[in-house]
Amino acid sequence: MSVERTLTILKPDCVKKGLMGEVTKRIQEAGFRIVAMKMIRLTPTTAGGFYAVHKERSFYGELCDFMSSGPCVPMILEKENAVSDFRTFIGATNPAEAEAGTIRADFADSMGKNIIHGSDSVENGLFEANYFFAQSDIVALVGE
Ligand code: 3AN
Repeated sequence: MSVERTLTILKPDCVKKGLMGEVTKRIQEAGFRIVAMKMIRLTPTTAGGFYAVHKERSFYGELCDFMSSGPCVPMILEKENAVSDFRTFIGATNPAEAEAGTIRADFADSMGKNIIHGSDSVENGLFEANYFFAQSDIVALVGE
């Protein structure tokens, strides 16, 4: 297994519910190293660019409205097998189907308001990391 990077976002519902600390603590305890992090407020347009792959989906407008409804916290995480391990750690998109003990099972309300994002491939993770961060924002290099 190789060291990978994945992009997460603590979504606006996570921030509004006061769960940033708890979720960040769990991320670190699970062995993910935070190598970049900031708090931002997306606009419907910047949220739309991030989720462009879902442009044709029925929930796209709702998703862009929700993601721009308040501050969120994108982070780049580094770990061996980070992409797949993080998807397991956060649980299924639908919290009703998420495994017990995962972030979404514990904290998410619905498919739309599901607390946290995780990249679904190394390639998409790179696009997503570049969407939010410059190289100079990243504090460590893979393999360092
Ligand atoms: P995941 O984030 O688990 O990879 P995707 O990529 O299928 O899920 O969907 C991206 C985001 O779109 C989800 N995190 C969720 O917020 C939203 N979403 C997915 N399906 C629905 C749906 N049926 N209704 C509302 N929002 C949805």
